[in-house]
Amino acid sequence: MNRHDYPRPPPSEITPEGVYRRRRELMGLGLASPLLALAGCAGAEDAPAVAVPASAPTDTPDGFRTREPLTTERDATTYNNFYEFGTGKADPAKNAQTLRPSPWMVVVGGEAEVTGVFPLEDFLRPHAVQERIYRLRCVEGWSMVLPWEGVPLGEVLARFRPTSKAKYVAFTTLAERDQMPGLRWPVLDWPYREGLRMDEAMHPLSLLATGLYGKPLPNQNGAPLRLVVPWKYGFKSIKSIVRIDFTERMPVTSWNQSQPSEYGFYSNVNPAVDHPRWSQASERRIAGDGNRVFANRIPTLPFNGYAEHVAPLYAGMDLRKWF
Ligand SMILES: Nc1nc2c(c(=O)[nH]1)N[C@H]1C(S)=C(S)[C@@H](COP(=O)(O)O)O[C@H]1N2
Ligand SMILES: [Mo]
Repeated sequence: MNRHDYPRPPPSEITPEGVYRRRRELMGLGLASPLLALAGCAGAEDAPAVAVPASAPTDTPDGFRTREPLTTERDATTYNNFYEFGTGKADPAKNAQTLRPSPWMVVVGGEAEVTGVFPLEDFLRPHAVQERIYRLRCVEGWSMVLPWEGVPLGEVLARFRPTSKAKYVAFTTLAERDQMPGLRWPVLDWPYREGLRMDEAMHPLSLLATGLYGKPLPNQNGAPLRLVVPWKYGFKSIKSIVRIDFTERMPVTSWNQSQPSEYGFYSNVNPAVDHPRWSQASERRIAGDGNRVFANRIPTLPFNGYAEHVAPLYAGMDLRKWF
C-alpha cells in the first residue's frame, strides 16, 4: 500500500451487515456472551470464534496483560508495516536485515532540563524490563496480541525532567538510506515521525519496547527501540527511534501530514469513527493458527479495549473532531 492507495478490506472480510447488527443486539441486551453470539452467527467458512470481553480484555487490573490468545511469533515477525523497508507486509522481514541496531544512539532534546545524545544502554538504564501482553490494532483493520518486553515510557521520560513548557513528546525514526532501502521512495516525508501528548506519554500503559516473544526486537519490528501505545492505531507505535523531543506545540506526525483528513494526531482506536474510506467497527484478529484471510472478525472496542484506563485522558474532548 502507499499513501495514495490505502487498501480497503476485500468484501470477503467484511461481516455481513445483518449478522453484525444481530451480534450487537444480542450483546446489548445481555442475552448472550460475545462468544455465544459470535459462535451462533458465524458463517460456516469462519474460523472458530475467539472470546472477546465486551470491555476491558485484560486479566490484571492495570491492563498490562490481555488474556486473549497470542498471535504467533511467525505472524508477528513476517506480517509487518515498516515502510522504510518497503510497503508490502512481507517486505520488512525480507529487507530489514540491513538495519544495524547496535550500537544505537538516542538524541533527547527540547523542553527538558536534561538533553543530549545517549547510547541506548545508558538511555534505558536503570529501568527494569517488564513483560506486557498487549492488543495492537492497525488502522487497516487487522489486529494482533503480542508479548512485548520493555520499560514504561513515562519512567524513562521523567528522568530528563521535562519543563512546564513540555506539552507533547515527538519521536523520530532512523532515516539512513544505506540501511533502509524503502527511503528511495517518497511514500512518506522521511524520517517517520510520531507524537503523543505529555499525559499520554506518561500513562503507565505506554511502553518503550525492546523485546518481543522473549527475544530482542527483530529488526522488522522496530529494533532496538520502539513505542507500543495499545489504545491507539498501530501507526502511532513508531519503530527504531533515534530522537525524542519535548515540545510546547503539537508536533508534526507523518501520517497526519500525508493525509490529514484520514489520520488525526490522536488516532485513538474508535469503532464509532470510521476512516473516510472504510468502517472501523470491527477487525480481523490474527491469532493462533488461523490464517490471515479467514482470521476471526471481532468487534473493535473503544480505545482498543483500554477505555477504563485511558478514557479519562480525553474527558470533555469531542473525539469526532479530535480523531
Ligand atoms: N518507523 C516506522 N514505524 C512504524 C511504521 C512504519 O512504517 N515506520 N508502521 C506503523 C504501523 S502502520 C503499524 S500497524 C505498526 C506495526 O508494527 P509491527 O510490524 O511490529 O506489528 O508499526 C508502526 N510503526
Ligand atoms: Mo498500521
